[in-house]
Amino acid sequence: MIGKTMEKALNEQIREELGSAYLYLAMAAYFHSQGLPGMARWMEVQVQEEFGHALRIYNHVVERGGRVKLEALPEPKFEWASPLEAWRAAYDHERYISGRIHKLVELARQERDYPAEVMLQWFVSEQVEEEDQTRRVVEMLERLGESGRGLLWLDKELGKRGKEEE
Ligand code: OFO
Repeated sequence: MIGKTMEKALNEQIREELGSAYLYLAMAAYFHSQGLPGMARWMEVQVQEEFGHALRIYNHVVERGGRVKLEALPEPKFEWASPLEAWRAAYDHERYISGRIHKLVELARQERDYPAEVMLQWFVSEQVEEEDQTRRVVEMLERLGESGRGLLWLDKELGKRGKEEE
């Protein structure tokens, strides 16, 4: 059975993961508005991943006899100054999420909640990938500049995400 402190912290993280999905859906809509369907597609695939993250924690709480309590999500931003700014915000968001995951691991250790600690290890590794993916796009955009062919090429590349499985 899961303890109340860990149950509360994991419920908060379910909200954060759903909040990530909500933020990236807002970014997808922004990229569509900028005529960048590939970046929008990348973000739409990411929305599914984030929902999957929320479900992983949800399933853990349920399997441990805890009670899931869904919390209100903050309204995501609507506009960004440029595609580069949106990607920078995505990278910053992933770093923020990594920080939260690391705090949850510390809490699991304090509480001697070994099942939660094992479940959270998956997220520790996943966050390395999440940060890496968004950082690489930021670096590419910084190198390419935001106008012209480079941007269109990158948009096309990013639009391939998830197409392999279709
Ligand atoms: Fe983007 O990793 Fe979950 O929130």
